[in-house]
Amino acid sequence: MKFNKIICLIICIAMLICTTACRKISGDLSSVYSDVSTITEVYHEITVDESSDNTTTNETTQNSNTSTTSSTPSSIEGEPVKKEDKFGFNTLKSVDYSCVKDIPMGDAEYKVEGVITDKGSNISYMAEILCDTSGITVDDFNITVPYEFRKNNKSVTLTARHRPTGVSIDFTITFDSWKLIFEDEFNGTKINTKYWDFSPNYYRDKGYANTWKDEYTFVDGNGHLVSRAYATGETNDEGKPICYSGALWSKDLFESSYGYYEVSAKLHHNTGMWGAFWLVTGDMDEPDNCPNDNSGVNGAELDIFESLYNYGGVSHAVHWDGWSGYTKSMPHQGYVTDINTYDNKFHTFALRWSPTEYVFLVDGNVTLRTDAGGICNQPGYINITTECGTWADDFTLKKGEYSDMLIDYVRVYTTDSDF
Ligand SMILES: [Ca+2]
Ligand SMILES: [Ca+2]
Repeated sequence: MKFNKIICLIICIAMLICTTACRKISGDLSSVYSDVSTITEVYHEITVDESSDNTTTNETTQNSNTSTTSSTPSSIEGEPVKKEDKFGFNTLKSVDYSCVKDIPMGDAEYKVEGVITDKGSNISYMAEILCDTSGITVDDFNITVPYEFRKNNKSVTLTARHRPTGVSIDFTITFDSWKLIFEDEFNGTKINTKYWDFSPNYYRDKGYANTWKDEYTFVDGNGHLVSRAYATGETNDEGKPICYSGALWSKDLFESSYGYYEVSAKLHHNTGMWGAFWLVTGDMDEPDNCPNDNSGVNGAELDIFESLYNYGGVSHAVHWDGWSGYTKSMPHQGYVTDINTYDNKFHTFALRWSPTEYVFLVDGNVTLRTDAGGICNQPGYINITTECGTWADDFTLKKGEYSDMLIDYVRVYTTDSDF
């Protein structure tokens, strides 16, 4: 009896101690952590500690804490994830991304270049990009935001997550807000003289005896501008075919700088000539004043496209330091595409001219990006021309024959973020 009483007393004391201890654990944690997920992480961490080499010590510490004091283990104060693993970081600091393309009325594409840890390392190769926003496509590090989404939203927030640890960070992509500042659909029957003027009737010898003449640029009454090459069937004293072609510019009527320049065109289907949509900016057309400083920042020729039927593609090019009658060197960078744009259909050709680069696009695909010469910071005017020359191979038109390039529209957009 005596023995049973003693046992009973011990059990009662043990239950009392246990109840007090449990109340203290519960009270301590709820005062420090108000949300359930954090408490879960704390318990998870205690489990991790117990499985370490100092199992006995940890258990003793826990019992000591719970039964004698209200202080918590130092590891459960501060960041939710405290146990540094072999990667040596606890949080992600930032996500670096760049804009691959940004078409004002089309899709925009971005590429994540780096997921940066709090230690400054780029761990993108072990990270994944997540987005649960409907309409946004994430393919590895490539993010596509369709126009339909951009039309109604200014930004989208995504998550970068380090796969091995699950550590993650949110980042936000803010979209450029585009404004249409110039548009000509070439409706009606006349060229809009508010926007355009005929280029001077230059004689342009690029291997053939070509002269620009007003009458070879006109509006066709079906919503197109026509830029024509015409063969007289004659040759000059040097045996070069004499031909005429059209040229239009917006000089002093519409001039602009950074933005997005787009044309829709059906190209010439003949060798010996090229149609072109191009810009002349800054001092590029001032031979006497244009400094030969090996810089395109003060002026450039930006050839958004020159059609080369003989090559099967179009040429994009940047020239700088003025023409100056071709008497001095004119540095340039160019590229000829390998996209078939000679299927007798309209194709779009565009230039995204930002403060940091020129991005050329054909049918919405990026074909060249460059900062050759330095990015021009001066406004310029648009040119729509046809030229005849040996660059485009043999001139094959016979007397009275002609070849037309059709332009469906020209549109120019700007975004405030450029200025
Ligand atoms: Ca220059
Ligand atoms: Ca049109």
